[in-house]
Amino acid sequence: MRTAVGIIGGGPAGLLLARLLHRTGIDCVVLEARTREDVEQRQRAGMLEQGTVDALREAGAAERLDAEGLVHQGIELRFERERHHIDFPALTGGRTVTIYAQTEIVKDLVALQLAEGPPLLWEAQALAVEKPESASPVVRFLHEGREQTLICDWVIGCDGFHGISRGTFPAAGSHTYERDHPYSWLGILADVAPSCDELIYARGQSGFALHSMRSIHVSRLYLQVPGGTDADDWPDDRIWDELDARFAVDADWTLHRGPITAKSVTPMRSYVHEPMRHGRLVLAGDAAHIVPPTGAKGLNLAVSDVRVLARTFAELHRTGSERLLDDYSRTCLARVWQATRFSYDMTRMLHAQPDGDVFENRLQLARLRRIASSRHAAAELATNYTGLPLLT
Ligand code: RFL
Ligand code: PHB
Repeated sequence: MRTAVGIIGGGPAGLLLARLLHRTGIDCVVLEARTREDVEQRQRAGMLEQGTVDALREAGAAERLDAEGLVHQGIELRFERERHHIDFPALTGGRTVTIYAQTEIVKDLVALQLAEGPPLLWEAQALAVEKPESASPVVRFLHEGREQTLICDWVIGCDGFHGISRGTFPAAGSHTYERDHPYSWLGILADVAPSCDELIYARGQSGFALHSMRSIHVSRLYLQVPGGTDADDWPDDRIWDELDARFAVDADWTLHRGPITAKSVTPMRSYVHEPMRHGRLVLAGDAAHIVPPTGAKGLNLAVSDVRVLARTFAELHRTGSERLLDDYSRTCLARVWQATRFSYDMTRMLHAQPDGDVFENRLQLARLRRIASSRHAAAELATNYTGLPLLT
């Protein structure tokens, strides 16, 4: 098989890139290791920056997002039994965010791709990228029980954090920067209307909790738990009791309980691989970088990488110039490091330190008080949360 752009991975990054390239008239093929059901059901992100919504509109993939997405004007910070509203439009000159689940974005992109192309192969597991330095790199992959090859002009690794693309980069010249946090998030989905109109980020006495949502009928909640926690050690009542304790405020407020339909544990990690291009192999999204979810940046970064890449290939296609491609890594990494910083700072500000460091606790409260009392500090949070511009 031959194509101009071989895309490894049919997550949000790979699917959106395929859609944008297809609309520019650039030939591509997507190889996805899992089944359609797996990819469409994986519970993950929910908060979209304005730039992400714009990119999905540009791709002609926002019909359901525009009808069903919940536009949010801010978030609430909770600490020491107090509530503080961060008003995004007032602090950022009118910007908002949208709640729309990653599962739904993936379903929308898959449906469009199956209807209009380009080719999308399920259960096609890339095994290796060969000759990335040459003019015709090759992806070897397993599909329908046999090994096959995809000969490409360019290969894009959109295969997430556990994919194979990043490992193809030569060690000499590659650098990774990482930080693990000693706690994880236990995430649940519950069939109950959200108990809030906007997301609540709570620093409780015994740890962090987040109240998010998937729709007006489904709540998504997270609890800080120790690293290595097994979700089976958390029966439903224990989860609700702990959420109740961490969201507790002096004002009149009730957390509504309902049947829990999914539970999972996510480790908290920051990771950046530099550079994001080696010859004709280019990385996008989680394949190159991950952030702890406290800043809600992972999916948004994947989308901004893909926007840059689609623009880059459009110029290459139109003019033959590789100028933008030469800048790809630098352009994306500038934004990636800003999101890495923001996610790290939010994580450190809101999570209980397992070693009970009282100095750190005082600093956390001082940071939160500063945001609650200074328009300038609140604007800095709001500007980062709603999404920094692409620094081109
Ligand atoms: P994905 O989604 O991991 O997709 C990669 C795809 O590649 C496939 N693959 C392969 N295919 C072929 N051959 C191989 N060898 C392959 N190896 C892997 C995989 O099957 C998969 O389909 O990466 P992508 O596209 O870069 O998208 C990134 C996002 O999924 C991720 O950053 C976000 O989910 C992070 N995230 C959040 N981001 C936000 O912007 N806002 C949020 O509110 C938010 N909340 C979250 C999150 C992530 C979470 N978890 C579970 C990590 C909340 C959580 C709990
Ligand atoms: C989510 O809805 O899954 C979500 C929202 C905000 C975050 C992380 C996750 O910071």
